[in-house]
Order: sequence, then C-alpha cells, then structure tokens
Amino acid sequence: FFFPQEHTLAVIKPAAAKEHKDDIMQKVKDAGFTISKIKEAALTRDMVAHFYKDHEGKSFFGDLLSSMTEGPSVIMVLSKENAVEEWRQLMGPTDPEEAKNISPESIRAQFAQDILSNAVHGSSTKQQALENIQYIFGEIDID
Ligand code: DGI
Repeated sequence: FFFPQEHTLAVIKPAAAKEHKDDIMQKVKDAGFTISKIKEAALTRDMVAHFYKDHEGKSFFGDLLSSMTEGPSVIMVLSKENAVEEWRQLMGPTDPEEAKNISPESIRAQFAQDILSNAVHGSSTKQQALENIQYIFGEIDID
C-alpha cells in the first residue's frame, strides 16, 4: 500500500525556541514526522498576521504579534500521512491548562508558558497548510 504524504507548517514560537527547542524536536521525531524543510528566523509582523488573519481585531492580536516576533522561531514543513491533524494532536489544545488536563503528553501541556506563549503553531486545515507553506517557503518542491 502507498500512503501519500501530507504536509503542514509548524512553528516553534520564540519563547519555546529559546528554552525547549531540543525537547520539542525530539517529540516531533518520536511522533514519526519527516522534517522536510526547516529554517530558524524571526517571523515578521506580516507573516504572523498572515498565519492569524482570522484573529485580526481581537483583543489579544497586538500581544500575539509581539510575542511571535520577539526572537527567532523554528519554522518547519512536517510531512507524514495525515500530518495536519496529527501535528495539531501533538501540539495539544490552545490553552495549556486545558492541555495539561486532557492531553498531558502534548507539547503545549509540557512546554507552553500561557495561552499566548503556547510553544507552537500549526496550520488548521490542509488548505491553510498549503497556503502557509507556499507563503513561507515559496513553491513546494517536496512531494
Ligand atoms: O491554532 P491555535 O494556536 O491552537 O489557536 P487559535 O488559532 O485559536 O489562536 C491562535 C493564537 O492566538 C494562539 O496560539 C494564542 C492566541 N490566542 C488564541 N485565543 C486566545 C489567545 N490569546 C489570548 N491571550 N487569549 C485567547 O483567548
């Protein structure tokens, strides 16, 4: 049988990239993801606004922009069958308190500071993943 690979955009946010990069990378590998692309760079405010366009205008949007641009992030394309959904499972719920309750092995349960600095970002849908990956890495040359 041949299971086609799916790709998602994953970001280790600045605070977590500084404190917990190796531990988070280990969890990525243990979960069986292939790291198809990786770069370490500070996201620009435009990039963050692109990822989070659904949240524009919300009370926390300014804080979100600041916390996501305060230092270098680790930006990756992760590949695996069902990658979008599986990366969201590994991240855990947005709120780390909820993550600790319902998904104690998740990255957010273990490494998030609070709901805003919650360690990692991941695309929500396959369509968004394609868009995010093209936006960050240009035309996709992974298969
Ligand atoms: O895809 P997620 O990161 O799990 O969640 P999301 O797309 O709903 O929210 C994007 C980011 O915005 C999230 O990682 C942290 C921030 N955020 C979401 N909801 C809240 C929030 N920040 C604060 N302070 N309060 C919220 O209710």
